Amino acid sequence: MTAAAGPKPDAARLVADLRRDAARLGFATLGVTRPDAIPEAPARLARAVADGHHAGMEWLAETAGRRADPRVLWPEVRSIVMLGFDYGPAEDPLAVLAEPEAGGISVYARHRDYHEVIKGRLKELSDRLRARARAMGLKAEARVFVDTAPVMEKPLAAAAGLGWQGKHTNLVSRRHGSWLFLGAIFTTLDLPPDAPEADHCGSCRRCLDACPTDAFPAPYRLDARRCISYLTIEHAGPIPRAFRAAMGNRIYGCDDCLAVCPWNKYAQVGREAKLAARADLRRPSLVMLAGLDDRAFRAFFAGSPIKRIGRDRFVRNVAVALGNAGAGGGASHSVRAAALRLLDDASPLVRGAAVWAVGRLMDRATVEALAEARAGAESDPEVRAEWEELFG
Ligand code: B12
Ligand code: SF4
Ligand code: SF4
Repeated sequence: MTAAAGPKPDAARLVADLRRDAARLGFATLGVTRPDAIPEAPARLARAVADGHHAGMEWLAETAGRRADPRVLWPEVRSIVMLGFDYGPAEDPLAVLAEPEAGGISVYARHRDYHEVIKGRLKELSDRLRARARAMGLKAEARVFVDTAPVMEKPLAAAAGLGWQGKHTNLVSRRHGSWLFLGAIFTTLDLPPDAPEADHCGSCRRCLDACPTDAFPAPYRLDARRCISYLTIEHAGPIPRAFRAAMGNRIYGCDDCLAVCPWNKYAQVGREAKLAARADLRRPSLVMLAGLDDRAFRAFFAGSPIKRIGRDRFVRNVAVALGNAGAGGGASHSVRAAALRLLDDASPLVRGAAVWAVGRLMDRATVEALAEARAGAESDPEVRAEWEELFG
């Protein structure tokens, strides 16, 4: 007689124990999938790259082979455990957008770097998994990833049943909405896979319509070149002029497409104290942020993911937001003064954005006088071009 097909009892017990451990460590959800569960991913990633939707993130193109197929990244992998960590905001994440003199920082960056918080717990989970497997006489290796290696976390999480990739391309869960960080444990163990989650977007297109820069050429496809999250975090040069006004006061990331998703009505407020929003990052003053030098920037953003982009790129974003704070004459004196001060910044990236801001905030005669005094002496060609654009 042959044994009945189905998961081995030991493996099923390992997963049950893992679920308990994960819940105790604060993870909201866990699912298991197989490394061959995302057969559409290579072609979809290749198409995104061919269409230029990866923008300047060349690392997405360079690692495409490993990224789209976990077996290329690690040939021994047999199962992938996907985990979701809830970071639901305690308040309306878009409320800050109505306060033009405050900076809008996306929910995921209003607290400590989630990579730090989650990676340690993933390691703890995988150590326990290996120890239990060994106690059962099973040989087990495991590796953990939280946005730290070329892994396509969203399609893998959908295959593991955590949710589905919504039309905004992020993973949406019926129980947690759009506010889940994802992490993965790759293991050589054969674990029983969960069923994938079906798409529950239906005819909804709220996220597509909410995008301020029209960054979705089609449902489920994002052109990062137009995405404020990309432009404010990953993009190194000047923010393209076409998107500056639409940025509004978003100075680090963007939550608009996530926040409007109707499935968020089931989301809970994230309970992890280390990921509770810092009070001073909920609606920080643009004028204060514009005054940060390198040392003050690093001190203010210690432990925050924002520190990673460096002071100049961050203050570039702040300068654009200053230009949007009451453009057309409504800005306060302190906003105008802050933009003026940035015209003398040591960084050409900041100076260029400040020129644009001043062009929006000051009357024509003042801008002409400023240009006359500075444009000729400007050594950087891109900043000179910003001055020329004002009168083009
Ligand atoms: C590169 C990247 C970005 C880039 C590009 C975003 C993107 N959509 O690719 C930028 C900088 C813009 C970005 C922004 C954000 N990101 Co990001 N990012 C990543 C990263 C590192 C890789 C994603 C990737 O592989 N992109 C390549 C594209 C081609 O893959 P894809 O988006 O899965 O594309 C799929 C669709 O095109 C789909 N597709 C195509 N046609 C069709 C048709 C159908 C029917 C279907 C179903 C699918 C489909 O198939 C492709 C493959 O699955 C991941 C971490 C990781 N290692 O996975 C985090 C990650 C996706 N980011 C995350 C977050 C939180 C954000 C932001 C919300 C941050 C913010 N507030 O500013 C925004 C959201 C913007 C958005 N709407 O996506 C989280 C998302 C968590 C979740 N619940 O999904 C991740 C998983 C990080 C993490 N560990 O938690 N990000
Ligand atoms: S993060 Fe913002 S800019 Fe990017 S796709 Fe979503 S709504 Fe559009
Ligand atoms: S807003 Fe609508 S279309 Fe977008 S992910 Fe949510 S349910 Fe899907």
